[in-house]
Amino acid sequence: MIYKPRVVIMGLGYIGLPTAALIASKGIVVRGVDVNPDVVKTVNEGKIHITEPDLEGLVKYNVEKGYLRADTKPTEADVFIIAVPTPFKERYKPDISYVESAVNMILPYLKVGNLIVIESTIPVGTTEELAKILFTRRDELKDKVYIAYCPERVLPGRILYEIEHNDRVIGGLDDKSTDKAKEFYALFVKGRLYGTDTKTAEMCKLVENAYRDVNIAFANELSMICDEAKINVWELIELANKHPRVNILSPGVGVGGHCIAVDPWFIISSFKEKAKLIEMARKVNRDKTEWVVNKIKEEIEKFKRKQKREPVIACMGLTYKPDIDDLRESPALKITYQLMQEGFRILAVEPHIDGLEKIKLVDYRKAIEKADIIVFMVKHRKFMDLKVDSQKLVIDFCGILENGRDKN
Ligand code: SAJ
Repeated sequence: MIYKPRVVIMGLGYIGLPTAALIASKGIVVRGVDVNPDVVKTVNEGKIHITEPDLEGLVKYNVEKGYLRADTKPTEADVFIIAVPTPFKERYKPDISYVESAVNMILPYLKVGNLIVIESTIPVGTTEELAKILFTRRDELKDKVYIAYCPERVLPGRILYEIEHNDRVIGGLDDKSTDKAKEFYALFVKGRLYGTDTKTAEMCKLVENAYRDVNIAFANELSMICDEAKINVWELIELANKHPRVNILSPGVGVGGHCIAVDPWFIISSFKEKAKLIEMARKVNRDKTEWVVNKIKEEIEKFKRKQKREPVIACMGLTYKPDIDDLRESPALKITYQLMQEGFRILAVEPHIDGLEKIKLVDYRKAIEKADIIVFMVKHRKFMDLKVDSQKLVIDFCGILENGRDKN
């Protein structure tokens, strides 16, 4: 018999909606649940409220075929996936209230034999705690439902491809749960499925992003050291990376997005005494953004002393990383906004976005023409071949000018 479970996905955000659409595309009936009625309405019209390549077409197709439907309430199903956000509370403490509330919402619909999977990023030990709550409220389900933690690990901009092709780590509350969750994920994941326990799977997600944060912090720290030492950090990294066991990442204006700057705090807040390096990396990456602001201001002052007038500054790129239209926790946006607030004459450039509420956007070619100081903050492909007047001051925080470097 072909295994075709009915699926409920709690949360129709950056992870829940693409996951729902992908599962539905395998001919599985999916109900996506979101507390926001506007999101539910949008999805039921075959549209999307987030930006992600190819997602709208997939949602539209599956809504039309009747495989995907959104609602504000769950329904009975065989599999429940929880993919709601976990933001911070005060002092960078993870706020798992959305996950708790999703568990509470599905409680009345659970039946013997159901599989419940949490995909949201959560502190170590949370799956076990939530299972306890679940079994306290529905004690007849004890040992009769399957519970697992399976973290998402997809890259914004490549979400649909990565949901299907990345390997997955699946931590079950017990071996039966791990096996059941593996059987389910095998329906739509082509990558390998690795079984473990819940705590290891929870830590695995946090560690992946903390690892990247620490490595980016290393590159950012190097860039500040090199600035003082008058060494081209890009050339330095390229040469150091010729070593077979060295792979330094790229410095930038700081770390943005909703994951890498957030997840390390889930480790720090649970293991305050031990997570020294992870905490320091967070600080270095945050300090880098401030350092960039100060660098730009230094150059403005130099210009003013020399030219006896206020310069026009082009801030090139506002998104949190190259070639996407995602502004979440973007350091480039923060820098630009801060400079504007302080009264500097800023031309804000972001070719991937049509318009912004608080910031007027300028075409990137016009900005290059009009500005006295050009600040590259995001390494968009569109900026790579721009011809900049050699009289103008260019500050390159993302290595765009290094593009033509001889790679031999
Ligand atoms: N960045 C640098 N230098 C680099 C690489 C990145 O400064 O060499 C900056 C980017 O500009 C950006 C930030 O880091 O501001 C994060 O970008 P990213 O591309 O590294 O990662 P995200 O946040 O888009 O997605 C990450 C991914 N995690 C890892 O690569 C370990 C993704 O696989 C996760 O699923 C995602 O977080 C998540 O949802 O947790």
